Amino acid sequence: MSGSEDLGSLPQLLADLDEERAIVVVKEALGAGESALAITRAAERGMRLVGQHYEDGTYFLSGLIMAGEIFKDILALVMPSLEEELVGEESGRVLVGTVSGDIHDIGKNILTTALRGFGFTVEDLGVDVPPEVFLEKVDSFQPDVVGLSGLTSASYKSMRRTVEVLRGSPQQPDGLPIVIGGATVDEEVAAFTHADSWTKDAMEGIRIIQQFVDERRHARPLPASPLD
Ligand code: B12
Repeated sequence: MSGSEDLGSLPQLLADLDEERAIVVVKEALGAGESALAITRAAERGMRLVGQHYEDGTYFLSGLIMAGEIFKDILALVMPSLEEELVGEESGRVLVGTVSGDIHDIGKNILTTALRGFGFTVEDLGVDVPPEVFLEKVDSFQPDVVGLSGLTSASYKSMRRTVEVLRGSPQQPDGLPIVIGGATVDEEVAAFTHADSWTKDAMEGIRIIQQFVDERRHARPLPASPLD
């Protein structure tokens, strides 16, 4: 993109909370035919930088709030193209939500949009969702996979509790896979929560979920024929 800033500058613009220029870069990138997914990923990198500034004390809560608003404005611009880019014919039912005590929802919303784009049927329970509400929905919605989102260390306990409640319930179909996701989760968090899998990336999450759906559908016996 000659005479204008390219996508490479987007993470830093977000880190600087420079909404005006960030929006210009996104509009130019979309105009130049850049992939909406690439723009979203660049913005995600910016959010990580904002998080680092918050950790090292350069930014305060207001910085996180502003970054969240800028990211939402960017998402509003890229969403139509993102929905077009993510087209598939997968099938499977996925229940998602941000766990109790956590209100971060930007990443969960991206996951939900991407899953729907690929053809999954998704029930999104929103944020700050207690384990019992996940359980109720598992019963009524009958998902193939449950996805728990959480970004704060406090949410790890909620994830663990949610996994315990879902696993301990007679309503829960055998071996319902539970995947956790969010910027701060890792192998250790996955082990602590007893989740079946984890990721920090929506696209990888979709691959993981697809694999679980395939395994479950293969493992499930075919319904009996009415002639038997
Ligand atoms: C924006 C932001 C906020 C906004 C959130 C706005 C919103 N509507 O979501 C606001 C201002 C509200 C906020 C509040 C707080 N925040 Co905050 N926040 C952030 C920030 C800067 C960006 C998060 C984000 O949206 N990233 C962009 C999205 C796209 O990325 P993502 O969430 O990781 O999602 C991607 C993947 O992880 C994946 N994914 C996400 N969920 C799932 C689920 C499944 C199942 C799958 C498969 C995939 C998946 O898909 C997404 C796309 O790839 C992060 C920094 C960071 N490193 O992320 C801090 C951060 C998460 N916040 C932090 C903190 C401490 C807080 C507060 C406690 C601050 C305070 N003192 O009040 C509160 C918590 C409030 C609460 N009870 O939840 C810390 C958490 C540290 C920790 N380990 O506990 C972070 C890491 C900042 C830091 N480095 O210190 N925050």
